[in-house]
Amino acid sequence: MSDQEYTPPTVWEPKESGGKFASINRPVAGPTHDKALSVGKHPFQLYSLATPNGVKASIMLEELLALGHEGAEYDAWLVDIGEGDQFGSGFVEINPNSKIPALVDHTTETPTRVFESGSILLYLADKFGELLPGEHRARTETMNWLFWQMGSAPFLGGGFGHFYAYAPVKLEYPIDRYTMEAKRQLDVLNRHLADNRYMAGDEYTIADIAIWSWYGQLVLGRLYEAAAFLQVHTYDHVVRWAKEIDARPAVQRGRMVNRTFGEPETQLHERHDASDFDTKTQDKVGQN
Ligand SMILES: N[C@@H](CCC(=O)N[C@@H](CS)C(=O)NCC(=O)O)C(=O)O
Repeated sequence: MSDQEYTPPTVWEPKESGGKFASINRPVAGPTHDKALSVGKHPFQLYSLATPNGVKASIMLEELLALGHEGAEYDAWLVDIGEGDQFGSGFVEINPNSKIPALVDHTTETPTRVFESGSILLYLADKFGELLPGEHRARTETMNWLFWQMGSAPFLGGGFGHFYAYAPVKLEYPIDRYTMEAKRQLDVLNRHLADNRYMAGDEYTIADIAIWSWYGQLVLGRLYEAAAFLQVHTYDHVVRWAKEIDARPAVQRGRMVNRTFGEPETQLHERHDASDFDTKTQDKVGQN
């Protein structure tokens, strides 16, 4: 691949693009191999990885458990997207889009598949009557910001993150373009959070979980090593909000689920019981 100007041919043909994650990109959908999904003993089965999209689901389940909903107990199975697990036949059956996270609810008459992290948040909020206000205006505001996140984050992750951190060459044009957009989005949040404790007002909701997982972690310096480049500390209201959410015990647990990177004590590759956070993190599994 070169950084020279590119003249597209009449018909595009797939070729090796290079860069991190290039090996998992394909121009077609569908399974590449037969592999059934594991199913544990709990009502919910989560298939995920602790990326910003993945932790939305595990944080939500941990918040519901913290609120006392035993019916939100779950098994979390690791989907290694670098190894192509998302293209196994069992996974494709529950998410034809082959992306984590995906959830199956086994409490319904026949198992209910839920894919797209925003849909998972909404499904669980509706099912348990939590973290989504009942009052019409506050519910609408929660949905406004939930959909804002789902529409905006691809410009941060697939745009800025890709060209700044993962592309095989550093190209000024796309980095400038997506940096402009990432900073604009941070400013949208900063102005809103100047007057609001949480995204939908006074109440912590699924909109906060969705937005924190991307933009909260970004301003806390956890994404793309881009804190200085984006001057994330200047978005002081976002930083204030991000720190408050980061301190929630359910958020700290949710971040550890299906995590395969970072310090060993923060990695819980699979979660099948609440006690796993104390006994099965990588530092402990490695010692035993
Ligand atoms: N809109 C989807 C996006 C999910 C997504 O992009 N997941 C990534 C990891 S963060 C993935 O599974 N990538 C694997 C691949 O692209 O093959 C959601 O919010 O659930």
